[in-house]
Amino acid sequence: MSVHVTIGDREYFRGISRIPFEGPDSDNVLAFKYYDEHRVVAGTPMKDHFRFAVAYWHSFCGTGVDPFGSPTRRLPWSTHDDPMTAARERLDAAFEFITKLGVPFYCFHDRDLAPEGRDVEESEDNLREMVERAGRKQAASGVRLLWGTANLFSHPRYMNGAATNPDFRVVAHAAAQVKAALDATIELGGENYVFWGGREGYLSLLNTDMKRELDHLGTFLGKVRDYGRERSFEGTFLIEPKPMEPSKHQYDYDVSTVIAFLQRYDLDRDFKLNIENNHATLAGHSFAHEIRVAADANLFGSLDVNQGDPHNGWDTDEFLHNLYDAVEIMLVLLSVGGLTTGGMNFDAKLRRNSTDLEDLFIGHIVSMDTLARALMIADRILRDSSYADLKRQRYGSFDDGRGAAFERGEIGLEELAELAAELGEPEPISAKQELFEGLINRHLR
Ligand code: XLS
Ligand code: NI
Ligand code: NI
Repeated sequence: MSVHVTIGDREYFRGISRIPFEGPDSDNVLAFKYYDEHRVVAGTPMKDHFRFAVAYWHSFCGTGVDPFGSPTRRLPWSTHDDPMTAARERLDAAFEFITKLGVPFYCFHDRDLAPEGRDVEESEDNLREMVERAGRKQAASGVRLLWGTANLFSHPRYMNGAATNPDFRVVAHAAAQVKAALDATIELGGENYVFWGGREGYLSLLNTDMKRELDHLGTFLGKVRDYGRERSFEGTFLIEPKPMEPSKHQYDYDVSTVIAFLQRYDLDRDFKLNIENNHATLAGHSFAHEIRVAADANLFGSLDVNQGDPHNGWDTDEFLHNLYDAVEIMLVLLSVGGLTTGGMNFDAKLRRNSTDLEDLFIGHIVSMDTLARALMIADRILRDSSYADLKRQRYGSFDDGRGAAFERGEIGLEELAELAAELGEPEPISAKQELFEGLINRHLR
């Protein structure tokens, strides 16, 4: 298959062409060792297992700035003083990168694509121009939009929240922004629309009416849903949980909290979950756990793929490189039926001291290879090992007889109590955790 690489007037990633697949023995850092997009695993080509997406913000807006220091990375596409000229160059760089990497999707915030203007009207004009350009880039390259979102956390007006702000005027501003970002997403054929509630939460409960703020959020999201459906947006609305940062407490704390919220405000037919690894671990869960919880509630939507550092407690957003975690994730994904309309968005940033342009390719390649390798390992574990059987056997006592009747809800508490007396003290049954752990390790090749 020939690959069409769309490059603007300038080539930003010079010396790098379409990243090839070279196999596990290659030592070319700019080649895939495991991710072979056409290779079929468990009946599906790798490309469709992952539906990888590049995150516009970290990849093309991130300069390495942190609370302790100024930028460490000079972005050759962000040198212009005029913000719209810089935005046009950034778009060229983004599509050059995405097509050279060879992933099918990208994701953006409105403000990544186009700068905020002096007022609502100018902001919307800026966005419209960039959406038109992005549409042309998509058509020429075949790259698609996995999701769009609105940045409702950077501007100072959102310091007390956006949809949950105690000032109604700010809520209205947030609505204007979401409306324009949703229009942009629809225009570009986005398959999902995301809400990550960065400042939808509080810094202190002393000054916060939590009930009222949550009611406002529920109403707000309902109105967005109504607007989107009227405009024939058929994609999925996604909420991305995170327990904290930048708020002390974020309302969309974790998957379970969001599920309860969606059900309470009658949003669970249109909204699903966008789950991020580092957010899961910040909430004290594993990524695999969160995916499981969402899938079991039929609310699993999409993934933000990254990882935290196990030794510190903030959102470091590293490129996922932990093979063991990746295997657990792929085991869950394979057993819940995969991503369907979701994808894997690399919500990951280079370290502040990774300053070469090629590092952006290396970060993505390492993650894609980690996940591709994990997919093959997980597939082998599910196909060729006793893993699935061992897990199923633990629940064998519910497969027939009184156990099965209990599962069907046919046995009352009194009958259960009688059965306990009849059955006598149960012999302990080993959970075999170490055996399971060893079984996974044996397949890590
Ligand atoms: C930040 C979030 C953010 C969302 C999109 O922690 O992960 O990047 O994915 O607003
Ligand atoms: Ni994050
Ligand atoms: Ni994210």
